[in-house]
Amino acid sequence: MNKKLNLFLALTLVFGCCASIFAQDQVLESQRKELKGIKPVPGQKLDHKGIIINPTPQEMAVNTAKSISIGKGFNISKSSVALPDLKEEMSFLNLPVNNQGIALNITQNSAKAEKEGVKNIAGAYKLTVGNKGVDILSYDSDGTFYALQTLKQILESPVAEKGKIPYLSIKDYPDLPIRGTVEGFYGNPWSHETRLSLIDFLGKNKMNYYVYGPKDDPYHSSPNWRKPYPEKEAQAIKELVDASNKNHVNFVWAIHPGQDIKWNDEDYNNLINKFNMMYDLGVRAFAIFFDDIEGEGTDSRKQTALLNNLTNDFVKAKGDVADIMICPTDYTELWANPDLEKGQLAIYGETLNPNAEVFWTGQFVCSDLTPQTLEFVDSRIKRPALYWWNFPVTDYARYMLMQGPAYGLDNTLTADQVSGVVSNPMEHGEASKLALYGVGDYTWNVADYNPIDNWERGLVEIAPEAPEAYRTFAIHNADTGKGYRRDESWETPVFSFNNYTPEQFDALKAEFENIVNAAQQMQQISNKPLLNELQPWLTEFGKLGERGLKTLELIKIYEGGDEVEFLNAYINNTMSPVERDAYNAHRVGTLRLQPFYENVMTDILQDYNAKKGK
Ligand code: LTM
Repeated sequence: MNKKLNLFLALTLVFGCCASIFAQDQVLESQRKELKGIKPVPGQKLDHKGIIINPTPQEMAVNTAKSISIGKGFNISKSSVALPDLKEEMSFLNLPVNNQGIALNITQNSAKAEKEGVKNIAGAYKLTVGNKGVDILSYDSDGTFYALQTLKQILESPVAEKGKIPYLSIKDYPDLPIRGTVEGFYGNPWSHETRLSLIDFLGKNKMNYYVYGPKDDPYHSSPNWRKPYPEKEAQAIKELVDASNKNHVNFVWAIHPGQDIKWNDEDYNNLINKFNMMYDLGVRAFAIFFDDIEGEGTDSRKQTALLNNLTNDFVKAKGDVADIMICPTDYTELWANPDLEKGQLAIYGETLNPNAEVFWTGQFVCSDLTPQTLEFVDSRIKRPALYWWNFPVTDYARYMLMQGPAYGLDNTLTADQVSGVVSNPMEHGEASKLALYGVGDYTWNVADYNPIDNWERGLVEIAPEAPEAYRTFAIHNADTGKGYRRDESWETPVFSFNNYTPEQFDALKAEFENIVNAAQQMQQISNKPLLNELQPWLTEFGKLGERGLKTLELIKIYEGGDEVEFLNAYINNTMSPVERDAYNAHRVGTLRLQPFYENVMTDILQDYNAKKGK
């Protein structure tokens, strides 16, 4: 990347992410006050009566008065799906097959499904549990897979603890056709193991897209996009494609050639060659990213001509490749040329293959998904945009973790406005699952999406051994401190050293104690890759808890009036340069708790000095 581009990127990343908050509230006054302009998280925790299904089904009726025993597994002999395939899928999902078990009858037939009220879209299904066992009627193979994922989640729900599940009926389908993630961040690309784990997670939560485009994979971007992957990496991609197929996830391999592409035959052939190499590894879906580039590569008509030509010469020639997706250079309102003739988006609308999905990040680079921004883009590109949600990505604040609820997603949208949402995650894949749990829920059932409830369920799903500790950690690790601001510590009021009630004092003390304990309890979680990702922040979290407790003690000592004791306690609670460096590398509690510490330390000393006449 050249220096100019670096500067451009730095500016766009910073201002692109910050602009929303500045536009709403001018400038954040300072860390010293309660921050304004951070939207509170909507929703509330619900009682799911022991049945936890993510994403939330469209329609579900439960008859708790009646139940069926599921102890022996499932007899699938009367299913319409070819038995070897079904057995393989059952085994993949760890659903026991047993001829002595209860009947599991699967009918996979779009015409029949439609007749019985199943929505006629890919992935739709109906699942019934009754006295004759379990019946699944699915629209297609995705519908069967999703129905089985739902059945699995019911079996893993608290309601099934005694080996029985209640009679119930579920009618379900996805609202948005494209649901998943785009590994599209700067920084350390995910490891192979992380990717495999994430692909399973997508399948489990009925997400169907994994767009592969890590900015720091050299074979994805300039100049090495022209070269083949070395043997080991090629093998890894093959495995990702296989894992995606098993999970009914479309693996989309993206190329990012725009920074040095030459609009000539040589580079066109380089692209075709690279696509062919990826095809040979099993890839059947492709994307071209023209984001974050400058120069010749930004030419709108050349970009659309390239995609159209590749559609004719590669996609159509192969016959089993999906329409190519594209990320424009003008991917946000922040710098998209709005001109209805000369603007890039309008040129896309006029000249791009109408079936090509077009990525869009919204009003800013990192921003909420709103009907207004979709109106802006859709009217120009002449199709529903595909939302590239820059959440929970932290490549513009790598010292942060985003563990708060996935919110800022409009509940009224339909597939006519947005074809889907792919979330750009953190370089910490395991820690990104919490946000993806929300993205899966939202994209499947837009109207019912409830960010708080989803987050509460996600915490239990992801850290079942220590959900309360994970909750304590997550609630205080949600804001970025800059860029896309997120609410944090919303249950923990803080105060100044000379203005609080005993109740407030006790509550804050209890929370700092929780924090110290949570940092330790998190060590018990069985997902070690997640623990490894969180560890540096957990260390800082424990220290923040200790620091908070000492700060509260300091307030009491100051009130007691013993000067020597106060000054000793003050020095003892002052962060050393080494401690500051460690904190700055892995920041926690940045919205309320660390500012509480900073403010008390500054204000109490000022007060002391003022009283001493200094
Ligand atoms: O958002 C897009 C389309 N491109 C880049 C991403 O690669 C990056 O991860 C995000 C967040 O910093 N911003 C971008 O501009």
